Amino acid sequence: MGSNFFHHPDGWVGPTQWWKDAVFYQVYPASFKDSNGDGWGDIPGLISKIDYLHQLGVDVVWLSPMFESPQKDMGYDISDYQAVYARYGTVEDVDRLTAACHSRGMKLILDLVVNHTSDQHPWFQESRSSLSNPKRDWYIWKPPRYDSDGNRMPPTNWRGYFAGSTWTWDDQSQEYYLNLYGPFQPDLNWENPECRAAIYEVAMRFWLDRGVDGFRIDTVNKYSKRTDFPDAPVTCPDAVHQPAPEMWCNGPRIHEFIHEMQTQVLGPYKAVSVGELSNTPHPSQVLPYVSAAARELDMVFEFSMIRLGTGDLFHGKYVYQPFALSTLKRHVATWQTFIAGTDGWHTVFCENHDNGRAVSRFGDDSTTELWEASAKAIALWQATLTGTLFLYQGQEIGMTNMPASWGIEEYKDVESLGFYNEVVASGDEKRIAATLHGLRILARDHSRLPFQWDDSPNAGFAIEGVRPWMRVHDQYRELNAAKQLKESDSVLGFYKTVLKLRKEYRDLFIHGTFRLLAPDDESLFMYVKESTAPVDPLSGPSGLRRSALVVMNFTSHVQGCPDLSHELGCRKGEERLLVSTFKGEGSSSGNAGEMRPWEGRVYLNFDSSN
Ligand code: TEU
Repeated sequence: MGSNFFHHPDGWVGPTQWWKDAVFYQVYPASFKDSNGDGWGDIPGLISKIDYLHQLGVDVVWLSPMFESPQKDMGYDISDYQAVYARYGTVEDVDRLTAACHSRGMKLILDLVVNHTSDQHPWFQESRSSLSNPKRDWYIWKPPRYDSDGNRMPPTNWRGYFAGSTWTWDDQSQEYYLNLYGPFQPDLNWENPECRAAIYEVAMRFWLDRGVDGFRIDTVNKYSKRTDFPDAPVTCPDAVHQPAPEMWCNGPRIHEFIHEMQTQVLGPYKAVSVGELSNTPHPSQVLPYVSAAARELDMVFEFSMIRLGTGDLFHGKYVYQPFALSTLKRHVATWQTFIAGTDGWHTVFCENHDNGRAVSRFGDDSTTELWEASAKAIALWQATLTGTLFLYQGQEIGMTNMPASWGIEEYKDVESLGFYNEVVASGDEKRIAATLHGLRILARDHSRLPFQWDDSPNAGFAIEGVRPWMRVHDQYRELNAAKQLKESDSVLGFYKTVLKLRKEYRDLFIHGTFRLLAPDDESLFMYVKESTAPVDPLSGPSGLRRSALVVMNFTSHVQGCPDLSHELGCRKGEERLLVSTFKGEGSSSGNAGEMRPWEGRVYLNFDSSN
């Protein structure tokens, strides 16, 4: 486990598990800051913005893949784990980034993508060269099957994440290889101990030896596949390939593999680990990954909440499914409470590079007022939840999805285009229209638009006259970091406020227990957080645990809010307003009363910090 003291420059010494209190910030290198005018973000550009991150309150930078890659899946197809994609910089640039973080008391983690490599990786080139090559078994090869007419068929009927089969025919060696994602991403064979040892040495220790502090571990529950490779049940009768995540998620040896990674690599380096755990919706399945005693991972991303709105993860993923606030609240409650009484830990996040922007999906970006109010409500929501908080670049200034008016030509993502091309090929106009509608809300592309730094051409992401790899949002003149840095009551200013409060009241907001109120209310999102700190009689009415009431109007209309002072053990009007999304406002005579659209407030039962 990543256990060491975390000495924050502000004198705050974190607990032995420093990563529980730290604020992580995901940087998507292609879209953060271009320093050399080629239209792609790069590491020197990121280094030039480290103080911006530090002043925001970021403790750890998570850098999405910057390794050598053909970039067919934006770097999640790695052809050399020990080299940096030239447009992003060099290994020495990563060293400089590590130093820039450490000199400010910050840390750096990288993205570990070891379920698969690029098909251009030398390991795969060797593996495919012949059936007898020593690395043949480092990937998953199977002979073809044939149908009754003698037509060659893949070994199973599994559908991949980017549409199509999970098997690709290799003429050179006359076999199929497995690729859960693109044909350019052949799956590594974790059953082979030599292959695992090489992954630990080449992809992990190389960077840990250079001072990197840990990893976000891609597809962390997919390394152990069903080794009998059965066909999946036919759940989509009109499709050739069938969804089959149960064939590779949480497989028979997955905990053995992750435990081995922890004991052989992460633990000895005291490296922090956060795993991407998709398709694992039951807490009983998740706890084994994050129980400290299990010595597997420090924490994981669980996707039930962030997946809201998507259809089934395969064929219908981009056919938008509206959802009720009560559904979102139930997911939050499940994952806020599943570690109670355990030695597990969790994460808090609502954006990443694989999803649409939170303010467009869970807030309301239809007018400036509603955009600002809902972006702040989302900030308050995230900052008051238990677990390690992860922010995604641009979330802190309320960046939104690309305009609905933009055409499919602005979507660059292999997954978006895989699904779009599949429905176009079907000729089903209704599905084409539904998929376009869904992409406009859910596509991974929305989070990959260039960061909006200021109102100069290209939003300050790249110098004037350069064509960024993705189009800059039309709204950048009004929505950018520079503008918000000047306004204390901006979305950015509010994030800074609530990140400070999150740490000041860490016993409540980071470590506190969570109790959802009014689960069926489809307008208000309300919960109580109770301190886990030992009750200190000097800190308030003796015996009374410090607790906070979070009340948020998650609609675009005025809503009444009942008196909830009793939920804090207070008499009506006794509760103390800690923060409101409407600067300096919000009732100080109790929480009851009208709440503006997207207004959020936090009340305490008492406050010992002033
Ligand atoms: O995503 C893994 C994963 O679970 C995917 O199904 C992902 O959730 C889905 O594509 C979201 O739309 C990781 C990376 O986050 C993703 O960017 C990569 O494309 C994928 O692995 C392959 O490396």
